[in-house]
Amino acid sequence: MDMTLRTKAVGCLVAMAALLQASAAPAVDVGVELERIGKPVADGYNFQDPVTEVARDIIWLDNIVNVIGAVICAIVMTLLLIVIVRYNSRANPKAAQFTHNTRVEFVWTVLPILILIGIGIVSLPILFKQQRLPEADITVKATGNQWYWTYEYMDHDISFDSFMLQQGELVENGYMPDEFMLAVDAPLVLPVDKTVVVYVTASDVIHAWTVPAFGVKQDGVPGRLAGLWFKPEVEGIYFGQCSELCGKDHTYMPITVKVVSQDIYEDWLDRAREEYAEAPLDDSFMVASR
Ligand SMILES: [Cu+2]
Repeated sequence: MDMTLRTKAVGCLVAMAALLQASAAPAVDVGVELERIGKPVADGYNFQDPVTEVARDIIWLDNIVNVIGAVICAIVMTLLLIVIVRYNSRANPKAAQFTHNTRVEFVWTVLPILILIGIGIVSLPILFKQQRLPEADITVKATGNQWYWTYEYMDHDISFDSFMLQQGELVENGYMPDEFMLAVDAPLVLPVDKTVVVYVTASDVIHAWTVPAFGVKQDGVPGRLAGLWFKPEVEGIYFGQCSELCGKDHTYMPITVKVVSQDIYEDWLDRAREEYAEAPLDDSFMVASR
C-alpha cells in the first residue's frame, strides 16, 4: 500500500473511531433555553458583547490603540499633504539644501518611544490580569484533538468529547440553522459568576481554545498545559472556534459554552456524572493515527 493510501485508510479509521466514540455517550444537555450572546452576527464587524472583565479590558485597549493609530495617521497624512502642496517644484522652485535638523530628529525619535511606553502602561496590566490565574471555582482541562475537543472537569470524575453538529442535527439539539460550524453535541457547561480556569493542551498537533465573548485565546500544545481564566457574568450560549490551523478539518471543531445558573449547573453535573463518568477517555486510537 503506498503511503497516501495508507494515510487515507488510517484517517478513515480515526474518523470511524471518533464517530463511534461520539455515539457511545449521548450528550447531556442543560434543558433550558438560553440567550445567544457570544455569537457572530451577519455583517458584524466589531467585537462580540463582552461578558468578562478581561474581554471588556481588551475592547477598551483596542479602542485606545485605534485612536492613537488614527491620530498618528492623521498627523502623518497632514504633514505629507503640506509637503506635497507647499514644497513641490512648482510652488517652491528654489529648494532648501539642509539635510539635518537635530531638534526635529530628536522629536521624531523620542515621541514614538513615549507613545510606545504609554501603550505599554495601559496594556501590560491587562496582559498580566489575563495571564495570572486566579483561584479557580471550577477547573476544566480542554484537549484539542484532530478534530474535536475533549473536556475534563478536574474536580469531578467527568470527561467527554465535544463534536461539531452536522447541519441536519442542529434543530433537534436546540440550535438554529445558522449555528452550523459553531454548535457542538456536548457543550461545556459552566455556572455564571464563577471563576473558571481552563487548562488547554492537545493530543496531536497545536490547536487553540478561543471564546471571543470571554476574551480568551490559548494555544493547546501537545505535552504542555497552558492556563486561561474567565468569569462569565451573564447566562447564555457562547461560541468559539479552534484558532490554530490544525489540519484539514480545522474549521470543524467549534467550541460551545453554556453558562447557566448554579442550580442548573449542579443538576447538569449530577446527570453528567452518571453519563460521562462511566466513559473514561479512550484516546488509544489517537496513538494509531500518529
Ligand atoms: Cu484545532
